[in-house]
Amino acid sequence: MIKLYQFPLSHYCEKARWALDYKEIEYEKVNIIPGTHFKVLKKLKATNSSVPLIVDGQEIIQGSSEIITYLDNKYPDKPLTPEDECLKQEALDWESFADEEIGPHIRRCFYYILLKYKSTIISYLSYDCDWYSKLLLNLMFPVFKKKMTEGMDISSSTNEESKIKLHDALNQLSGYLNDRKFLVGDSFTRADLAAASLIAPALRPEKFGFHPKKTPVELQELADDVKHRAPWFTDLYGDFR
Ligand SMILES: N[C@@H](CCC(=O)N[C@@H](CS)C(=O)NCC(=O)O)C(=O)O
Repeated sequence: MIKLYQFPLSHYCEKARWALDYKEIEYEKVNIIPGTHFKVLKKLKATNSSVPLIVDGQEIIQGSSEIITYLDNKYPDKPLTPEDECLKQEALDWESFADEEIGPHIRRCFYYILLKYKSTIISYLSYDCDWYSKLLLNLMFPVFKKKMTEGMDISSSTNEESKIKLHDALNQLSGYLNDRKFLVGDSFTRADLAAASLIAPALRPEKFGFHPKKTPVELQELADDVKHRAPWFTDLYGDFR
């Protein structure tokens, strides 16, 4: 059975997870926490330290887009990539747009807030992970916070820059989707899946399956702002997730 190595709260992992669920492919989740992931991925001889990564028999595929392409090739039922070459390119372009213009910026805004709340971030990141994950994150917290801050280049000025980029990207998407149901052609594709996945952990809708007891007010404000700028999200996630 396919194994999906992931951080449960990661938006790029949500892309891979949704693709597997949508295509009704059986898989097993291997939930890891940031910090311990380096060792796990090194053991798998992954090319870099990022998740999602899937292991399917002898094949190891890393990266959310690469995973969707692989799944569509190997398991062609319920395709997420259009067959028509023009539509396929359009879908790949929208997916790259979401990966580059939404993904890093919403993540930076999200962690800019969450890193201020030690017990909340620890409970979020250890959600559905091994029982000792909370303990480890508590012990590692000072190093972990420094690495996350440096790795994502988090500061109040980069947070402001990312907020603007995120607004621009969401406005562009929503402007295009205006009276359309899908980004490409007239069916659900990897383009829609990418755009919705990348904002899902911030919004945490019912089907995202993670409903923390506590949400810092600033984080709720970020969610409300994103939701307001992405009116297409609720129906798309509700209908296809
Ligand atoms: N382009 C990659 C980006 C994946 C990515 O940024 N993953 C983050 C989690 S959201 C990660 O694994 N960070 C830890 C690291 O890179 O060491 C994809 O689409 O899968």
